Amino acid sequence: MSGGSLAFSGSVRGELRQAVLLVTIDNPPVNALSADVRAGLMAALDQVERSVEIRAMVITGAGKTFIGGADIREFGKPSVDPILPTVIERIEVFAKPVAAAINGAALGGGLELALACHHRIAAPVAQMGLPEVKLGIVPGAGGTQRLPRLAGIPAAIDLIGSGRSVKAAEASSLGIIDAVSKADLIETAIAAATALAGHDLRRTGSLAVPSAEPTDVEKARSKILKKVRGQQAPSEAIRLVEMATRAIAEGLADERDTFLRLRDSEQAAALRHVFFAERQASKVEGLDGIEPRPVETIGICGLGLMGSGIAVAALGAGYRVIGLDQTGEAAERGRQGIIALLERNLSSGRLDQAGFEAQTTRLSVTAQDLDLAPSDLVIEAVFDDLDVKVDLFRRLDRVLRPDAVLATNTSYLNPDEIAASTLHPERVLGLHFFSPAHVMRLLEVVRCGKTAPDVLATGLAVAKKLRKLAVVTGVTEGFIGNRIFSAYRREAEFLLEDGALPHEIDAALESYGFPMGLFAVYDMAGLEIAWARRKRQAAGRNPSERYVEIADRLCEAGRLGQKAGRGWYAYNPDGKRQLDPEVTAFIENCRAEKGITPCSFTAEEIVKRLLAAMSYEGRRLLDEDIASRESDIDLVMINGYGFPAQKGGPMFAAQTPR
Ligand code: T1G
Repeated sequence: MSGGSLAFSGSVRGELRQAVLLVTIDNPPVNALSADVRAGLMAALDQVERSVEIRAMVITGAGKTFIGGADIREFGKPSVDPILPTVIERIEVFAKPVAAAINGAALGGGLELALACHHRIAAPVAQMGLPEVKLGIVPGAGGTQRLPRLAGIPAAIDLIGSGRSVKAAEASSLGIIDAVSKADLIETAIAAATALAGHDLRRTGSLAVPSAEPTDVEKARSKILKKVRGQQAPSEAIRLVEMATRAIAEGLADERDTFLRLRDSEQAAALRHVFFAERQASKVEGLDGIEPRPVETIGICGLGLMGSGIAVAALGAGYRVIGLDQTGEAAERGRQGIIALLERNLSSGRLDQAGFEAQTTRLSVTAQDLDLAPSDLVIEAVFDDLDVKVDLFRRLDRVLRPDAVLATNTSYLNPDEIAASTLHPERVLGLHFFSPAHVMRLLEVVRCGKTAPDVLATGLAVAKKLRKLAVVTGVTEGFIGNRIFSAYRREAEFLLEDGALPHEIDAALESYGFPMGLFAVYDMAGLEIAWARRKRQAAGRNPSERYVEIADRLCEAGRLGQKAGRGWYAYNPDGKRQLDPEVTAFIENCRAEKGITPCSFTAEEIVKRLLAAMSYEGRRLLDEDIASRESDIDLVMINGYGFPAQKGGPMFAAQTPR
């Protein structure tokens, strides 16, 4: 074979370059390590082993990804030989040099394969990581044993325990790769592999694990464990990394057993559901072939907490931002608030100085509507009152181009009514951000009654550029998230009346995996907003429907939440939550007034009732065509309301036998 290209399998081809076999994995869309890829790699290794003329091998990926990991779609199916550890271990012990030319994302098994190579060179844009814990598993092909041998135990705990990726420069500084190649990656890798031929090869598995200060290990471990409430995989991954000092064969065997056990767990099934759900959410019916309108400049009306968060997200995504507020002073205050958030990103290292300057340059603020004229999209985040928003949209009609998109960030108002106030309702949609808007990934994209398809496509395109998790919802009070949250909160209040207490319900939710219980969240957000809404709805309330007055009684007594020093709980001066017998008295009085004899509930019974309320409301949203699919509902509750991802969301959990 000389110069020609050789097909080792359907998705693995080879090309002889001087005396090096360049092996390219071409398995769109992410070069996942499918059975065909694994077979192709083994055939390529056979070829190199047999050939006298071939002195080394380089592995790279076609397209923008090196290798996106094992093929997640194969999980749950019978494994097909050769399994990935077999391929990886053969590379590590191979007699001739094997170099990895990391052209793009090297994730999971993709990085594990690279770690077993004898040399690793990455392009500057390449990201590397072992994100398995995000799928409820641990690396299953040597990552927990080889990464600490290259990067040390603390760094390996950080990367494997969090699942985060690092860019090539950081990977190089950690010792994960040998070099970053700014020039021609493939040529550089071929030269490096050639230079290694005939020499002793550095076999990662044979390296000693660098010693680490116990305090550094403990610091890395506790940083991970305090964030992963209720998840099994991170602690297992950390255990395997910390024990990497034992013989590698023992470590690999333990890792494989742990991987297989976790891969078949409920948490892994739930997290795989979430992984694919996130990719499904962006597939919206009726938008095939619809081009979004170009957006370069975003106007933001209302520069309060929400508006300034949206501005920071937009600036970070590269947009020009024109902020509008009611007066020059308010606009300037808004600008200062945005700059303060950017400075926080700068000081935390999320932003470098050049980025900070570029973003501040792209920001301008004003109190004049006319200054919004260049906007391609305007997002309003003004006070959530219909008259205020209608007046604003009427003013914007007069200054914006007819093709500019108008988005309302309203949480509870009807966007159709806002759209009806403009000359071009087809250009109106909802973009419901979650506060803080520059941090929370979730974005409900509201398809109004008259929203044009390309306007909806524009909202989704902007959401993707903002790196938001966009979920399309129809128009209903509270859209998907707040409607389900209201049902969940209503059921919790029924439980109070039936015999449970706030701290019992909160404890049950936290043991299920919520970061905070419902009543603690309620106190943190404040009781007055929901109270105001209940008072607005009182006249139209159906008298035959069950209604719980407890929350109203608390509000009437001034117990408006943490800010007021008391709500569902009492709060001591340093904000620590405490049970309050006065709240229990309120609850007992309400029960007595209705002649309810209180029952006691186990944590499982409490969770079961609350999950049933959420999934029932989710079913109603599907029946009303407000939500397009169950998995969208799961994503909203996980990313907007703290539902534990390792449980898959309320709709997934409802299908999982308890
Ligand atoms: N397996 C199967 N399909 C995958 C996949 C994977 N690993 N990764 C992505 N896809 C699909 C995805 O569902 C979508 O499909 C399409 O590819 C494009 O994905 C042994 C056991 C690589 C950074 O966790 O992070 O290795 O919707 O939209 O934005 O220890 O995909 O088009 O039908 O995300 O360009 C570990 C997961 C696996 C990486 C590319 N690896 N993937 O992002 O494309 S477990 C991961 C990603 C493992 C080992 C263990 C991203 C990406 P569809 P996309 P992207």
